[in-house]
Amino acid sequence: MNNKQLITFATISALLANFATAEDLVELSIEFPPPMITGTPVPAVLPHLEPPGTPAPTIMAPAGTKNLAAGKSVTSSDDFPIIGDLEYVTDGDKDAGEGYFVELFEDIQWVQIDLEKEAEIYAIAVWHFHSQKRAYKDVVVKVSNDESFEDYKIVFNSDHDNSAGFGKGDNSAYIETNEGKVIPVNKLKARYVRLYSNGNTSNEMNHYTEVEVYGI
Ligand SMILES: [Ca+2]
Repeated sequence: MNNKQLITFATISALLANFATAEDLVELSIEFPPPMITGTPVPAVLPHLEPPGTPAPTIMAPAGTKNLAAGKSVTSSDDFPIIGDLEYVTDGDKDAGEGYFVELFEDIQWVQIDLEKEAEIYAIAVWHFHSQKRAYKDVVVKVSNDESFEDYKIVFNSDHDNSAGFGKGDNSAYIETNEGKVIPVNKLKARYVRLYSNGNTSNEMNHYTEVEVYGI
């Protein structure tokens, strides 16, 4: 081959490699618990709520991508939950109602999941509390390879006025449903995931029913 042929060959090889990578991606299947709304409705008022019924995004990920958070250890800014246990965050139960959620103290609080090793992350799904149509405030989700999160990347931020101090977020707040919130993550590599919230439209407390971290 001459130089021109070599360059063409290299270009075609690169294109084929890209094509093969795209072909290998499959739609990620995330299982939603059954919907269950109970109790007296409370108006959920925030200035930047997304329209109810906004569909979850389609996530394309390599075959073999799975929930790496399942059963992993959870730490928190609130070591002594008011209701429930931090283990609930990764125990695989994501039904609505009593016995499935952990309640953390008021103001801004976080939970953190240790995936035990660095993973390539494609999506994070979170269910705070979905037996009432409410919205959690200042939902910020970060990933890092640093347990103390001195450096990190933000993958979701619905804090529209920087009250949490991580900068103004571009994401809308949202009403909790059985579909939780599916957050696309663009192949970021990280071992730790930390999720913040700052009370909700019904009360000042913070809740988690389940967090899933899909990666490979
Ligand atoms: Ca759970």
